[in-house]
Amino acid sequence: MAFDDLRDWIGHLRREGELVEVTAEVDPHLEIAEITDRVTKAGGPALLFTNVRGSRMPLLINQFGTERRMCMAFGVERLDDLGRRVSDVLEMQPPEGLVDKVRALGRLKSLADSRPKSVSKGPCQEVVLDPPSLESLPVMTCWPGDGGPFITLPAVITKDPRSGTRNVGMYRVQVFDATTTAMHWQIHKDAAADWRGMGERMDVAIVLGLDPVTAYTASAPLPKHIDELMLSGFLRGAPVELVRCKTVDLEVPARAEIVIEGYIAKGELRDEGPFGDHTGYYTPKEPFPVVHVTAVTTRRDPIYPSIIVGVPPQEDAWLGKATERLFLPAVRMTMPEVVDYDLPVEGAFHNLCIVAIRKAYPGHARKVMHAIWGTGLLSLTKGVVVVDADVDVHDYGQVMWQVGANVDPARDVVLADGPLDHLDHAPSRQFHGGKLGIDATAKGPAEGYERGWPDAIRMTDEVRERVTSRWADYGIALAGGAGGDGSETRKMRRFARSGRGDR
Ligand SMILES: Cc1cc2nc3c(=O)[nH]c(=O)nc-3n(C[C@H](O)[C@H](O)[C@H](O)COP(=O)(O)O)c2cc1C
Ligand SMILES: [Mn+2]
Repeated sequence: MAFDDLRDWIGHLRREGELVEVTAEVDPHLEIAEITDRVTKAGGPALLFTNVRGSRMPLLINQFGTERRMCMAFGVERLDDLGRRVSDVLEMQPPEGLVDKVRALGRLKSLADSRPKSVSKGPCQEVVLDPPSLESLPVMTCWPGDGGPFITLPAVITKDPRSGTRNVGMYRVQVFDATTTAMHWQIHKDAAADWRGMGERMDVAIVLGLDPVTAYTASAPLPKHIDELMLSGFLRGAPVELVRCKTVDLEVPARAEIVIEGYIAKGELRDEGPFGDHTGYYTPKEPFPVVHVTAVTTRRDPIYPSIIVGVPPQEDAWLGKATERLFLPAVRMTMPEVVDYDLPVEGAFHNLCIVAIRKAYPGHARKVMHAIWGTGLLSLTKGVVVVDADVDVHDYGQVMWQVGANVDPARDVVLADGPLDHLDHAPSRQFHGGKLGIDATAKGPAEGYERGWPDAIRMTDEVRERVTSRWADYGIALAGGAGGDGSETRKMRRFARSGRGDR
């Protein structure tokens, strides 16, 4: 059921009532960003702007802007189903009976079918711009303090100069002029490592307008040696088809809308930014590699995809949540005590991780904090809150309750230090600073707590069942039935958060 390409996906969005086509003329300089910010924050539809000033290409934005669309992109009911698909493969045991063997074969086949497939021709090269130029693209300037227009939803393809393995990353691209851009791969990212090891010249392909799963996988934090296109093939259930580039030694998805080919010359850097970033702040100017464009190829009548980031929540919240759900089984491979985790959108994903564990021994919460600080891009996490297994990590009210009630700051707070996200402006020196761990689990005698940890209050099952079954007898009407839908509790929290409480 995978979508073949961006057009297939747009057609689906349209049929599902998830797309609005805007025919009024709009300015890619700030105006589209302001419209999109309002629509995303209101949970509104994907937008296809067909009349962007200065360009003939339609611009698609907010395709991932709601949980429903993110699920539709993957063809799942809930984002948790993504994790299930991964854990099916990760947790494969040697099959025993015939049924098991057949099932295992199915899974192996799905893995074998994940590898991208080379084809000789692709629509992404229907048009070759002569001379190569970025001028026809409706590249947005998102925020008033931005250093210029930025391509914000690319899949950047590079190769490891030593192993030859492909990498696909979503790294924004500032357009300097018709044939020159920056390449904003941050210091901890895979392509930045490829770049540090490059020879005199490094080939780059900036691919725009992909089926939604492949577009997502460019943002997936896979271990460096794993090709993101393989993950896409696995999730799509069909391989990504690739064609050779015209001027660089790379392959690109054949059904992409736009491909920008180019190279980076050794040692050439130029100030990139400022850029209104997903932290909600501007990241300042900083030197990044320069890309010299050698070819621009497109489909006939190409569609340009875009996204804005800014003060959270924004569209990228759902890309992040997809990653959180997809990678839970991988996290549990090395930390089996983890029941669930949550990376709050307002924490820009790297600022806070709430994790629930099945605690089994003294110091266990601290073990998990250090494990998170030692795992892939999660290692950039600034704050880790550890709670017990029965706490719902996605319910921030519950988490706050546990942190307030269970933490003795003199005993349960860990201050460490380590690498921090490239974009984190809080540390006095970029890239390195403090880490905060909060152990909000229950403590026992083995951890020196001798007072007898109290039980949390809970009604007996017997009374709960009796009240549920007799609810109609009481004549109390609650939205959501006997259990209520918790709307008043939610309202109270929202009220408190909006800062309008009594002061
Ligand atoms: C909308 C969006 C924009 C992003 N922009 C950048 C960026 O400019 N630079 C960067 O290093 N990472 C950026 N990221 C995060 C990376 O795509 C992500 O860390 C991914 O894992 C990088 O690929 P890699 O693991 O192969 O390096 C962005 C993510 C999203 C969703
Ligand atoms: Mn990678």
